[in-house]
Amino acid sequence: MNQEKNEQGCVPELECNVRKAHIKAVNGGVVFMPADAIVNAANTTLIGGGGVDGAIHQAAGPELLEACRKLNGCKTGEAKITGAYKLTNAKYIIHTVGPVYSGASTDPVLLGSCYQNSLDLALEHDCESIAFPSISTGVYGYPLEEAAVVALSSTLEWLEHHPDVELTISYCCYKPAEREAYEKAFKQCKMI
Ligand code: AR6
Repeated sequence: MNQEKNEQGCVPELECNVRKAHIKAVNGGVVFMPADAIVNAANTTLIGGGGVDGAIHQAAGPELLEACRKLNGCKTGEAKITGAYKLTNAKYIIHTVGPVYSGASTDPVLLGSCYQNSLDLALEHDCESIAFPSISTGVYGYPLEEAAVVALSSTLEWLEHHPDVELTISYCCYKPAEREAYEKAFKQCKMI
């Protein structure tokens, strides 16, 4: 990873406070990230798949699949919530379905809805922290840098409508390229 180091020789933290929320990009996968809610990049069936979805189901165990089967799927851009079962780092798993990237003008709208609907569910369930993966940027092919800007700008828009919410929002960078994309997006959104 080619990251600029500061005078102390450390890679600077990507974090900022927005209203009463704390927003940060963290290195590491979302599955074992300590947070009240972790977000799963699922598909419309909600019965598991590859990528982070497969890793979350593997870690949370068969009870998660049982719970997901009862949810009758999830539309693209929407989100549903379950318990975290065998995962002890989180209380809830929020399952959201990102768009398969097509270049259409609906892509950022649907991706932004994933973040905002997940934040709504976290709020409804009194979560103090939520951790997101970079939704749609793996199997679904959404370009990383564009997706990071959508993630941050949709979160900032949500916070404008929820100015009193005290929430720590983490964007998990599973791959070095994700961290680089968030660094650019933090700058583009004037967060650092
Ligand atoms: N642990 C943590 N993060 C991961 C892992 C992992 N094992 N694998 C990938 N990521 P993706 P999508 C990160 O492909 O593009 C599934 O089959 C990855 O680096 O999991 O939304 C679903 O069932 C990226 O940041 O999801 C759907 O069919 C993020 O997870 C489809 O893939 C999302 O990558 C959804 O595709």
